[in-house]
Amino acid sequence: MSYFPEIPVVQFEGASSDNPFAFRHYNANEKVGNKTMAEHLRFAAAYWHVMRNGLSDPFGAPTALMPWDDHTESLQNALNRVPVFFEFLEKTTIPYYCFHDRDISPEGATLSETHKNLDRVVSAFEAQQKQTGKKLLWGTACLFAHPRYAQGAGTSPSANVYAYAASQVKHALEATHRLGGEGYVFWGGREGYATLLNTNMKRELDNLATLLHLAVDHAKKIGFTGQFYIEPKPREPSTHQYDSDSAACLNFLREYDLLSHFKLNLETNHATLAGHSMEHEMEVAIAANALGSVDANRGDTLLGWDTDQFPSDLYLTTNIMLRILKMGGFTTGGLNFDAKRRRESHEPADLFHAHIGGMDAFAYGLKAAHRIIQSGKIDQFVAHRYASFDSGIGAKIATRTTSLDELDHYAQEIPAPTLESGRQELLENIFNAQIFG
Ligand code: XUL
Ligand code: CO
Repeated sequence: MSYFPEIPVVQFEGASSDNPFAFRHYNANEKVGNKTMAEHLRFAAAYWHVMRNGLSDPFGAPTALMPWDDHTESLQNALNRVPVFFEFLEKTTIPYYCFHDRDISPEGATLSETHKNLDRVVSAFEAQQKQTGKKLLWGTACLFAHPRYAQGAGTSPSANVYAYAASQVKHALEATHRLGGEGYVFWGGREGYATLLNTNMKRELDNLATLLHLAVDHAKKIGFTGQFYIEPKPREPSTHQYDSDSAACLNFLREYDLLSHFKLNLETNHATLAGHSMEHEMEVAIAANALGSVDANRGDTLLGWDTDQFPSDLYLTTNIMLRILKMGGFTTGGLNFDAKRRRESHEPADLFHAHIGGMDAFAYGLKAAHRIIQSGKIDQFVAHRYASFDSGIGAKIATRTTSLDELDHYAQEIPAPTLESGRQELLENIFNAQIFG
């Protein structure tokens, strides 16, 4: 039984191919440097977008055609979706996937029935993983969609709601562990506030940190050794989310003694909503040795919300891969397509066009980033730009072995410094030359 009978298993055909169901740049086993493209890129598909996103927007109903789905919240419907998803993974050749507990299984009449539903669907995933060799990159709990979490989950003003959230985290973590997940994500969709008038911020942050500590303790108890991540986002749905950007997350993790247990899962459109570039967010995380994984998508400069578009911009993919290569590559993380088709691209075939495009754009970005590093020109320029800190008075500054008195004396003895060009335009030309290939 095939759910996508018209779609072949997507193969690499090279840049001159005009087959819309072929890769032009992503060649899984081709080596770039010392690793294959598949090893560098570690692509994952997001269950919530591929299987559950009807493509509605704030002004209109869902449009996505899902002939395999009866649109009920039944356990049977949840089970029916599983083989569809794995056929999708096989045909796109995407090796990993990510899910929220509530994407894959419905709520029951009671909390324990809800957990039973999850267990049942996880068994179906387990069987499909065995059959196909596909793997779980990370799992997470949906602590933002149900009305009970309207005022937060780990930051709810109600201890009972908090306990519900904790129960969900426990079971989502156990499901992730059962499926051999390499990571577990916390995205604080409602972990923020709508108004400070009703909010005790310190109390909410303390409670949120406790939830993360409890998850770390539980992971130890059950033997889950995957990586924990926080995914920053500044707003939407909350007016303000506590995990607003890389710097805010790192500060929170340090303050609550969690930095040794967590890394960041950075999403491009969240970075831009925070008023940063993805490159900036990555550099902040890498400097703290805390870049873990990437939710690969992009926003739209004309729209101020989280459009979750597929990453087709080669400058963006090159910039992302440049940082991934420089940090020595992913370990537990990967490139998860947290991206959805436009509402107008509602046919199942569009799911394939979207992922093929994203995979090719990242393969191209990987090759361009590798060329940029190989040419060494930008790295040499940057090294030279800071070379005055490698010796003499600069080295004393770098090692913090000087004083204001010494610098004062030194500065008065030297000729006045002159301005050296930052050569931004030259560097942009060098970057472009490698993108052109
Ligand atoms: C929401 C978002 C989430 C997280 C997982 O903007 O990115 O889907 O990736 O909860
Ligand atoms: Co995301």
